[in-house]
Amino acid sequence: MTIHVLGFPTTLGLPRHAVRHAPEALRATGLLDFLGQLDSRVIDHGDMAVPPGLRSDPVPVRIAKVVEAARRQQQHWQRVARPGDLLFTIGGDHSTSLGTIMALAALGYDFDVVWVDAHGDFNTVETSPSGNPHGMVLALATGLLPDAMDGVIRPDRLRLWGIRDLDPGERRLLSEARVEVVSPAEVRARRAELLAGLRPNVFVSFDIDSVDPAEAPGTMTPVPGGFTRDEAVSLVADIVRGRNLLALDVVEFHPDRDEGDATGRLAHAVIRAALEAWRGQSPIRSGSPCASRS
Ligand code: DIR
Ligand code: MN
Ligand code: MN
Ligand code: MN
Repeated sequence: MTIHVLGFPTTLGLPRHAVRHAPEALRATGLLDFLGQLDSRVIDHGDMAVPPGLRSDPVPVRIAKVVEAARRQQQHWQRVARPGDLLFTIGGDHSTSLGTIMALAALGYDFDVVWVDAHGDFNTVETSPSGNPHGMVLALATGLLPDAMDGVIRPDRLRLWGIRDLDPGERRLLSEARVEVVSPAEVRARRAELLAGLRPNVFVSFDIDSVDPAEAPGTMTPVPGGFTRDEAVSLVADIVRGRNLLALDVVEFHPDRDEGDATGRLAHAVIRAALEAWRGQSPIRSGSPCASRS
């Protein structure tokens, strides 16, 4: 069981240069030292080469570039991933997570995506107020933008937790697709039930803006009313404990907007919680999501 670490400093989903420095900033919190203390093999794949996002590109071109980068990440994961491995990506804006969804689907896993976020990221070209593809990732993954790509995951596999800022059109699309959309208050109230509803295989995609801006200022689209830092850490640990964590992403960290290193340390704590809960689990197998545990 190997932990694969990949930096994916993409700004194709939200063109803002500072995010290109997010992987190096998070590595500088001592991530690799911590990973080295776990009882697992760690392979650091470095950072993927990704072209910068350009606001001047027409929206369909911006989306096509996101999909192209995601395919390269998918191919990378398919080359290196063995059953039982953990694919850990440091983003990047949230378009970071598309390639991993594509890879896990192509590898034959049946898995839930736990999308911990203030936002739904379920916009299409028509419903997006911004044209930023980072707000379209799950619409892409479920096939709602057929000109860009075929769907690779069913909407009932999506678990959107922490959500408190939806655009009107994406709200309608999410409800039509019957996606699980849960606010921080509902996560607090229904936590055990929500956790019990998860499939054994999970991909946790953690958007920094899921946490309240008071404790996670280092992001570009802050929304009040988020999880506390402690809630986020314990929630991620509870998601992973007793399940097969196939992949973990931490995205939307804007180091230049951090206050001191509060957000960097928060991200480090979330990653640590996930990986400490992950270690020691029995290997997972493609096509057997209920594999017995020793
Ligand atoms: C907004 C912002 N819903 C959009 N999305 C963000 O532009 O589509 N996602 N910030 O994380
Ligand atoms: Mn720079
Ligand atoms: Mn997001
Ligand atoms: Mn967000």
